[in-house]
Amino acid sequence: MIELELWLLRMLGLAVLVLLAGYQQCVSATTGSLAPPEFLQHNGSLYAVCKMRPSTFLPDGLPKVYGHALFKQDHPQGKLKMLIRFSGFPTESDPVPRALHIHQYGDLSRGCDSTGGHYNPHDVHHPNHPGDFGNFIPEQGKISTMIESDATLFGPLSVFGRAVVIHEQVDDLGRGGDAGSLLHGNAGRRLGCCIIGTSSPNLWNTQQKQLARRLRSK
Ligand SMILES: [Cu+2]
Ligand SMILES: [Zn+2]
Repeated sequence: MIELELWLLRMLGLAVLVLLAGYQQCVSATTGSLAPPEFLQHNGSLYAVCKMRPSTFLPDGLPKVYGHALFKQDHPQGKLKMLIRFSGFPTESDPVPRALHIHQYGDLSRGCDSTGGHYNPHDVHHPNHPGDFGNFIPEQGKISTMIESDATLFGPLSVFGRAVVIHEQVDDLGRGGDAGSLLHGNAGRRLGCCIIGTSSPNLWNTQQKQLARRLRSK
């Protein structure tokens, strides 16, 4: 009799474990499998930072770009917001628009040249890559703006660990009429780059306030 009770108890315990495992799988199917643990720590948002530095071996006479790109995304299906603050461009009267992209590899072993081509998870032409941010015109040597992007921090297509690259020239946005145009927009040399890494909300929160203040005072 006691043996039967013990057996029943054991079976009950097993059933509870199976149920719990099923529940956990359910939860991770909706959020966990798409998100690193920070998702729960930061109210369901993910944050990222990329600290821009001039490419090593950058030829003399080319601008040395410093600054950062910050990222925030509120949920896996939400738009990625990106706060850009770069400096070091020449303060010319007719500034050159500069192309900005996400490149495939977070490999800076040969400066920005080892970051590969454009991050292209869907095998499509430029400028339809998720990290094709277009052109930015510096004002007084600086780019300071907030944009939205189709890139994501969540799931298998996450851009964590990939590179942001700022270019010497304008992106022709696929209208150049040659093979390079559909590959990379003929944006020229890579002035600076950085690797997208995980971040706390702190930088985003302070920088967003500063940007709002700058825009108000314009
Ligand atoms: Cu690029
Ligand atoms: Zn592209």
